[in-house]
Amino acid sequence: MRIQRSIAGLAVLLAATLTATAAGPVSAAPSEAPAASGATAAGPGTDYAHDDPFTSERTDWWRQDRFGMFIHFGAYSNWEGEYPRADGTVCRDAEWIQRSCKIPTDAYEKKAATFDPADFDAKAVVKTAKDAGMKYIVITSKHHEGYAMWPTKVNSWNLRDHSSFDKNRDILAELKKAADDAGIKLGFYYSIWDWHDPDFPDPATFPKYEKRMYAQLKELVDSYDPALLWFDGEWDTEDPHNPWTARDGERLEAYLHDLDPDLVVNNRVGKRRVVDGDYGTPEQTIPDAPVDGQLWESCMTLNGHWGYARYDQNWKSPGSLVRNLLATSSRSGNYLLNVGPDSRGGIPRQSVDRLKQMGDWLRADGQGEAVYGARYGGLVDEPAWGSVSRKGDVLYAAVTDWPAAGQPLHLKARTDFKIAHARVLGSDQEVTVTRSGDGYDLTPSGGPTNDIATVVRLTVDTGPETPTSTGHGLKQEIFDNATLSGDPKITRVDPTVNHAWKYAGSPDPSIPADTFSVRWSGHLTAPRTENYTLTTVSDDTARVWIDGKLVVDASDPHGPRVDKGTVRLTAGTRHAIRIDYTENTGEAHMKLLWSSPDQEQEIVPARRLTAD
Ligand code: FHN
Repeated sequence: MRIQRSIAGLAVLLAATLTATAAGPVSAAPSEAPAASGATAAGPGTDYAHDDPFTSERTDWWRQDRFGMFIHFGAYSNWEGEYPRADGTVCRDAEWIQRSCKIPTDAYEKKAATFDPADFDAKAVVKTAKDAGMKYIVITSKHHEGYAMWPTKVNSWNLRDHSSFDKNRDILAELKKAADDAGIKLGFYYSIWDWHDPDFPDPATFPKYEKRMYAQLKELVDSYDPALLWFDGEWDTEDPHNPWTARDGERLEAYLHDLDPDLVVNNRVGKRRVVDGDYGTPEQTIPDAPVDGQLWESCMTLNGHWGYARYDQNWKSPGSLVRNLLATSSRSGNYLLNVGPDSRGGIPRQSVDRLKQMGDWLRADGQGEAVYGARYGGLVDEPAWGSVSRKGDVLYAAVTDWPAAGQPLHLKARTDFKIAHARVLGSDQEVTVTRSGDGYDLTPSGGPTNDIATVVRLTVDTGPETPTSTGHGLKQEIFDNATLSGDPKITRVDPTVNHAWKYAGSPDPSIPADTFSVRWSGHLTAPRTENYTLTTVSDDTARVWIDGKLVVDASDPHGPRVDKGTVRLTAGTRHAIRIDYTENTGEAHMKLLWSSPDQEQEIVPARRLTAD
């Protein structure tokens, strides 16, 4: 629930109300796209990094839930994937049908006027999600076609004003209530790219579109209190031209967090980069390892289309879907799996059945423990016979290729740890654990419990952790030049190296947004003796030394980029750390994260850093 509305947000609301009253319903948008984050306009001293998405309370529900339902539903659904051309041929596509089939605007609008999703049943949709074991839902509020699926006041191109649907219904409100009643988080997909708004393509008129977009997003946040906004349509493209820039994304993201500081936002709010939003959005693919520098969520279709396409019967099997889910959670990712309701608003039976079988697997024998709140296995390499996720002192080895009788499952260890106990979820068979070469052999005494994935639960002991030290951060020296030269203008303690100054911001109001540099120094203590990966997310340059040894060298000027290096840290030792950072012009970013086989990726916390 939103905590507060900033002064900037209230100012926008007032401007929008006055505009709507005076000029009628055409555009209740603010006179200017609101200033960025905070009650005052963005500028020197602004830092957009409010927390660490890897550990913050704000993103905790998202990192625990792991599995969500994507819903692609819009005026395009009314075509059900097929456009009968005048010459008798049929052009096929789903949510892109208008553009793919070059449907004239008047014909498209005429068809939308017949759209009547009377069978849309929010409770049934939420039940389908729950039966699948899904914990959050993201529904398209507006796709590239520009058609709003809620009664927006910004224009009349929407389900309330331009359809044959019951004008007393609001499907987003119905879904919000059903989701709330079921304990499911609700988020909205919103396409920046808009094929319908005449002001979109021309950079000269784009600000008019942008104001309407801001007003619609404010409607969504104010009316439905979404937990998440899933932006799309941010890429450079033509037909129509898309003028969206990273700077536009900077301002929009700040505005949204002014509206609701708790919102979770994906990286397509900007330009789909590691520095945009809270998480990355690989599509129709699953990264083969945890993603450096950013949370991530893989979105995927159940067949070959996002929107409903009556002809597409290329459905994925329940087994492959469960294995995809296990692969994502074992690499600290989320899985957003899509359904496309038909023209009446019903979810295809083939989708419902597959999702139910996924939920049946998750509920059986507590197998969902390998997914919900689980993360990268870390302690071991991912095996060829399945995936390994971790939650606390438990590893969940999900076996998709069960060994022949008497043959072992081998796990290659990445660090020192012990396996205290092993058991097969859903079976009382013995599992013998033996040290073997570079790791452990697990030898089951029986067969698999199912034909999708059998989970072996391993209780592990990673040994003592040095007590959480009482650090408060590193010494920070800020220079009003880009060469770390002369005396620092400002010297202070910086709790963490977690900064997104972007285009408009800088480390202090007295420091201009360009041409500055920062040096951090002090000591770092590690919880365990391991090989740690230090990861920087930086723009323009960054270098990191540990005990005088250069570990990360990102000294070549660059745009937002991830760099990393590995260093052996000894538990209890105060390791000297120094970071040199420079900003010339443009965007400015500097984050320092760490990870190890035992430590999941996070911004290096203040308690592990001292300024002396
Ligand atoms: O063009 C869209 C597409 O229709 C669909 O919405 C996917 C889902 O993430 N996103 C875009 C393609 O990347």
